[in-house]
Amino acid sequence: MGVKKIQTIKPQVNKVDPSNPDTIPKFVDELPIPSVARPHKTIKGKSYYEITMREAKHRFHKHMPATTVWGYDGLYPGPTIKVNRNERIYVKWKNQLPLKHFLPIDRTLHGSAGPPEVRTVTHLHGANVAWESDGHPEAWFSRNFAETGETFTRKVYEYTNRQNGATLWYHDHAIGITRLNVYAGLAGLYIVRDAIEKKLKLPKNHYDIPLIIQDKSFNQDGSLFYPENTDPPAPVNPSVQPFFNGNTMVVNGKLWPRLKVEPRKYRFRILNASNTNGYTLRIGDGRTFFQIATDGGLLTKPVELTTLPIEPAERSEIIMDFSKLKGKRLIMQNTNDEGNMSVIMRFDVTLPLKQKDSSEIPTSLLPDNQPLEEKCADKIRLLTLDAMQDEYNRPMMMLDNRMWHDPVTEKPVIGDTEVWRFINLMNFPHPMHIHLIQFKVLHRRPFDLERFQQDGNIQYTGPPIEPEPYERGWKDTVRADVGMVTSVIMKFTENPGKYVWHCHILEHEDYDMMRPMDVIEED
Ligand SMILES: [Cu+2]
Repeated sequence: MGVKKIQTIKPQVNKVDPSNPDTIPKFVDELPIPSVARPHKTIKGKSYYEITMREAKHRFHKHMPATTVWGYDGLYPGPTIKVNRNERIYVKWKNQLPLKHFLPIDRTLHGSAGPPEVRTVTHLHGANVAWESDGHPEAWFSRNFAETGETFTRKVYEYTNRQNGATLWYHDHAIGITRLNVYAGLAGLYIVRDAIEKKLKLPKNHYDIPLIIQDKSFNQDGSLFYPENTDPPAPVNPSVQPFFNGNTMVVNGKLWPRLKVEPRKYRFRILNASNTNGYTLRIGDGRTFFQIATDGGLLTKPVELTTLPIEPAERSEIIMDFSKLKGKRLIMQNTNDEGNMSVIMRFDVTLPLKQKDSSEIPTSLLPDNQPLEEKCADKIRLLTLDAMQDEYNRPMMMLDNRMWHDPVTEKPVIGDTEVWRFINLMNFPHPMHIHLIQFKVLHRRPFDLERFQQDGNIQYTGPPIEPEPYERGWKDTVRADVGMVTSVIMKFTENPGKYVWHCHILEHEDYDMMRPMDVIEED
């Protein structure tokens, strides 16, 4: 007769090993919302902030030990700065970090030989800002400003915020070690609001939520892992990587968090702050959402989407309507990857509706009153994205076959409209970022790569392809696709000075995919 064997399964003590993502349970931490920075004082009616970079302990996951990070005000992500359009503010970025870096510095890279070993400079990504406050890579400073780089001119940065309401972000930009400083935690959001946006009935306050997505890897003891060398190893150690792929997904500083939401509309400000990885976002089984903004602010009208690609440094704002999804759990996925990296976070529609949702998805957002036409360009620049091998047989990527330290070749004139054509000669897309301005993507056009490599002539192999629906607004970062010439158009209106343009894969930017850009005034 069937004697039932009673299985006594010992409840498995799920030992979390931070170095093994399979052992880390998902959706156990609530999504944190980064705190809002408060001004230290006002000077003649203008807000003055002091934000100090510090080493701190941060808990990425409930079941993991605390991790050493570097954070603005010791916070990871840094505090969100919120301003109004045209509101002038001052920020003194201070460095009180240790004198030794906790991540591996490759001293063969431009400007990273040191001393000092730990250099920082804060760039406000997407901002229309005077160059002295832009966070030029050579304007670095060490702890307590003891030493400074050659383009350092001021301790207190001034932001005029003369631009559309938008989700910008600030992050470290120190020459040669940007990838390490950002990976250590030096990144935060900067939100500009304007009157046009305020008039729209978009979800606001608790229903306006930032999602800062990054990938990380950890050692067994819970410390951040960043590879010291390539695989197989390069002859120099430590050595820069051609890319970094983490094995966990972090949103607002937590691993695979969950967010309890009400059955109503939410606005999500999404930033991909990863070193290398691009993602394609999808919610639930491919739920519809509406994109309302790109890097530089609102679109002319909302775009209905079910998937949304987002490259490093790109921002995208969406409205997701949970009103008919009461009780549901929806996973935000990354369809570019499989396994752990295909999961980002979860929305649990479990909160009761506090009050009637009076927010709207407007039919129109921002009027396009500054159309830029290719035929009106004052200057067209052809700029290649290339790769070669360095003396240690490592790949080194470059822009226009030049290195960072080569003389300036991009010198746009104030008042001019320029078209830049990024000619990608590599087999990998690169998110190209230009400081100071917001541009529009004109088109991508396939070309004959072999022919170009033979004689340097662009032979197009097809008609121009319109920008994707999700990139038809103001942008400061664009995916330069494989086999394509990607064209963007922009107008230089103010702020002459020393800026840069670069690939926003941080491992590329550091070696050596970054170039100076001098914005000049006509004599
Ligand atoms: Cu790149």
